[in-house]
Amino acid sequence: MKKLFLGLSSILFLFACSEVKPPEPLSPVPSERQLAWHEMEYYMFVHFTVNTFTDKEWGYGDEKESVFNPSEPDCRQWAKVAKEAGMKGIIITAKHHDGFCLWPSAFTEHSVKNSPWKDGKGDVLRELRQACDEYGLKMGVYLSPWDRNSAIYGTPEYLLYYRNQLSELLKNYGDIFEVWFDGANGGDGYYGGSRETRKIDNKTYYDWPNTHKIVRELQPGAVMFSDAGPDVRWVGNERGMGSMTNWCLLKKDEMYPGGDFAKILGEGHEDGNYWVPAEVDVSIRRGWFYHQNEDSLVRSPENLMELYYSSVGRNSNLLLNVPPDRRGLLHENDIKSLLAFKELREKEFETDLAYSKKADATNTRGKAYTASNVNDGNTETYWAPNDHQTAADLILDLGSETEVNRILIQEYIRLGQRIQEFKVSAYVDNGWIPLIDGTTIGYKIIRKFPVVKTSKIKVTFSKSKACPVISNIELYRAPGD
Ligand code: FUL
Repeated sequence: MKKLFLGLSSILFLFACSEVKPPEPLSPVPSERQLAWHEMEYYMFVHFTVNTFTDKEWGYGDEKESVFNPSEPDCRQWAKVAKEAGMKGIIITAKHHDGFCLWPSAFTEHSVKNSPWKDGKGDVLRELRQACDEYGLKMGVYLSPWDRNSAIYGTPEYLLYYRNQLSELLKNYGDIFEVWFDGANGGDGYYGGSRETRKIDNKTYYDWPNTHKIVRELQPGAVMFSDAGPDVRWVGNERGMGSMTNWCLLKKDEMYPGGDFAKILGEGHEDGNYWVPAEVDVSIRRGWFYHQNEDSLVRSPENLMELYYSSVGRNSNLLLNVPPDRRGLLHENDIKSLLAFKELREKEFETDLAYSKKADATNTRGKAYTASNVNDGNTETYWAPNDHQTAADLILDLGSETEVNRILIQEYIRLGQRIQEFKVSAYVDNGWIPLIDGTTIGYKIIRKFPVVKTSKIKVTFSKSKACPVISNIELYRAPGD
């Protein structure tokens, strides 16, 4: 009996040894809240305040509360459109630089409570919360640090005011997925009647670490956006352009909101010590707020598609601004474009030609990490070679000659961002022809190339910080050449 037991246990021991361990995470890695954020990919920005009624982009801070009077505001319409457009959430300007609050803040008179809208009983944040819940969307808030209305802006007391407002928002409106900290400070403003210029030192004035603590405490699931994170970074432009080389990594301790870092923010830092991925914020119109004279200047569905490639296709999330008009509704032209863009996207990515096709790799670390994990429709499984193998090829055999012109690749970012260089080629006339060269991948990249008729696609991971860990590859034949 004893012998049998010893025999069994040694078999079990041998079995355990033969099980290959997953690759070690390559630090820094994303937090759970960041992972959830990556999967949001595409969501709506809503710029709405007194500016909508004064036709401005930056209110001075002296706007009368009475100007805020939307004739038929309907947050349900915003949410319905966002949902139908394939967006996963809405971030609203709860307070823009002019200081007017879209919710009845207890800390200022400059809010909806002194506007004629609903006789001062309205609360845009509450209505948006209900609408987001009804349509299964997440909600985020933009609370401008610069406040051109506040008499105390620029003094230490203002920080208390700002934090009180932030706490109000984070306590009373359910789960918030993202808190947006803007970096702008243009100097002059109303400031309670002083009408003067107040510049602050962006590096020290706001004491950000203590504000961040409030968010972590009240909304542990929320990511915080700013030029320098801490969780999500600005991409460095408002044109919708993600960077082709885009590290989710940043040396954020060297940076602060409102600093002069635009050039760095696109690419991030290859050797960054924090996970701080990029978000592309861009408007469907020229301005962030609604202006009637821009009704004919709404981005076309084709233009939005290009934005999608230069944002989601470049390892960034797309925060697309769609400003409500003076009725408090999204304009018909914007809706038309958004929904047509959704249709274009569906056609562009209609059938994944790689799904469940034969996949092989020049190196695989073991059965659990097989090449076919990249096209099994499950982004939780991944292919990985042995630890020392920082270059390897992965070949997708399409079975027969197939037209292809798009590729989507994802790293399994729970284990860090690794790829530094890759190439894609197609098997044509008994040889491999190059299709694209690339640098970083990260959460996701989507790349275009001219239509090629081929039976095999090869992805060469030529340079990687550690062994590649690839969770997903998709191939498409999008309409057109
Ligand atoms: C900028 C602001 O100054 C703009 O008004 C807008 O809100 C944009 C998203 O961020 O910094």
